[in-house]
Amino acid sequence: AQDCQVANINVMQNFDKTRYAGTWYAVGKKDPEGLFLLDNIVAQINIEEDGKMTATAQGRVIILNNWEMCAHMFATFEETADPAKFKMKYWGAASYLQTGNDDHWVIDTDYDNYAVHYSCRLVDADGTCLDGYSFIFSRHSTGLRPEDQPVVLQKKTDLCLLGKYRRVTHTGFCESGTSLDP
Ligand code: DAO
Repeated sequence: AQDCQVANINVMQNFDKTRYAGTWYAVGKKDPEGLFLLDNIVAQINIEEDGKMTATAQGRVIILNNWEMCAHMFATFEETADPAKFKMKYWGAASYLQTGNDDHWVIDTDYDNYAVHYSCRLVDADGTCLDGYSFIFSRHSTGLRPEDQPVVLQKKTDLCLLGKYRRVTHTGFCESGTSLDP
C-alpha cells in the first residue's frame, strides 16, 4: 500500500513468531518524536513456554542531562487477529527509562537475515501516520546482505518512510562491562 494509510499497510503473511525468535541487530531506524534508543540497539526475541512472545533489548540512550548509558529494556507482546501485528508493552530495567505501549508490526522478514518492523504511535485524521518509528533488523551486526537491500528498500517505500531512516551503528558500547548501567 503506497497510499500511506496506516490501515492499508501490508504486513508479513503467515508470520511465524518461532522463526522470528533470537537475536536481531537494528541496522536502520526511523525515529519517533522524542527518540529514545540511539544506537547499539540489539533485540532478543523469546518465545516463552506458554507460547507468548517476549523480548529483551538494549541500546545506547541519553537520559536527563546528557547522561549516556546502555538501557536494558523488557517487552511483552499481546497477539491480535493478525499474527504479524502485536501490541508491545515495554519498560526499562531502571525506573527512569521509557515505558510504553506500542504496536509492533512485522512488515517483512526472511527470518534468517532481515526483518522490517513498523510502529505507528499516532494516526492522523487523514489516516496517515503522524508519529511512528521503524526498525530495520539484521541477524548480522555488520548490516544487511547486499541481496536483502532492494527488498528492504521496497518495504521502506511501501511504508512511506523512504529517506527517513538513519543508520544504527554497533560499536560495542553495550557489550563491555564499562557502561554506567545500574
Ligand atoms: O527508540 O524512540 C525509540 C522508540 C523505541 C522504544 C521501544 C523500545 C523498547 C523495546 C524494544 C523491543 C524490541 C523491538
